[in-house]
Amino acid sequence: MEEDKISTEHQSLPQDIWPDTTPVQTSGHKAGFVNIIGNPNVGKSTLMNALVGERLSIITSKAQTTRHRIMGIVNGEDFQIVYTDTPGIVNPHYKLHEQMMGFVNSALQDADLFLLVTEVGETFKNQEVLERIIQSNTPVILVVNKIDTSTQQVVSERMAYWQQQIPRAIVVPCSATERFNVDTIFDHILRLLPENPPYFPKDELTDRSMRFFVSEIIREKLLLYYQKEIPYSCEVAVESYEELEGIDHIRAVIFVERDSQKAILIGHKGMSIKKVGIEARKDIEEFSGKKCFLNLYVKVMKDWRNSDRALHQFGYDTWQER
Ligand SMILES: Nc1nc2c(ncn2[C@@H]2O[C@H](COP(=O)(O)OP(=O)(O)OP(=O)(O)O)[C@@H](O)[C@H]2O)c(=O)[nH]1
Ligand SMILES: [Mg+2]
Repeated sequence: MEEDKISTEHQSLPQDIWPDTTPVQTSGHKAGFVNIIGNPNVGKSTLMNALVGERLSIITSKAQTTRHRIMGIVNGEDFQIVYTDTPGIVNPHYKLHEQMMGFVNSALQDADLFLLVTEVGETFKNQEVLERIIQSNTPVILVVNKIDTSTQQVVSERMAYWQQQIPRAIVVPCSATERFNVDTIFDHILRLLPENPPYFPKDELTDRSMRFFVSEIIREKLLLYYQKEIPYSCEVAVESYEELEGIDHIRAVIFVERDSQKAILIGHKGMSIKKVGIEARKDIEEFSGKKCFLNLYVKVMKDWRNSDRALHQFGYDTWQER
């Protein structure tokens, strides 16, 4: 995997909306937890990947893409930034949503710094979460994302609105996809990070296993290729992961809630599931840097989104244990 994919392509965007930056302190070792929080689909995962320089979190145009709390660690000689990406804030309809909001809750509690991500044009719907952030003493970087879709006037208005909502916040306009101001956000983080020894070994990139990333890559393809309720009814579990010389053999199961969904997932003569397999394999190979043989199966697990047992099996209640 490449070391540093973050680039700055600022030229096409106006200079006068850049915030001031004070010089980065480098004395002593800095380390801390930078927790990324916000509504669904605002670009939290896109921003984390840009800051980390790796595709750790899956990204799609559909809301509720991220279901877990995922760490991405950036190490320097005298700092360690531990980012966590979280699910977008939703009103729970299933036990799955409650677990997802549990991850958000934990991220509200253990942050050294909040990256509160908003998109230009949205209002923050969850007043309770906003209040908790306002009431805490934790520093806040408020990101107004997707400015490439808007005008400078609207962006300035949104920045002023957020500055009024959270007076202590540093408000930064950003385009995570264009990588506009990603470096500026990084500089602010480094400046605000507390002095601490590293929390993790300096060569660690994430707390998640290759199995987790494989299941996420497969889930990303389900979100991309299937519509309506189908991708939301799916969960992916890697049943076996065998590392052989030059090639990995992976067997993964896609769980759905009903027989009718199973038929849609497989498609006519298995063509739909075949496409998922082909596209997922390409991404897995790119991520691991190794060839892989991917075997996909589809099984029905009735009402898994409301089953404590199933959610435990799929690792939705493990944050506190790690
Ligand atoms: N135009 C534009 N699109 C963006 C930007 N950042 C993210 N997106 C798009 O917004 C969509 C959602 O991005 P994600 O990073 O998955 O958003 P998220 O907040 O993690 O979403 P959930 O995990 O569902 O809560 C994707 O289609 C991204 O490509 C941006 O700066 N500009
Ligand atoms: Mg996400």
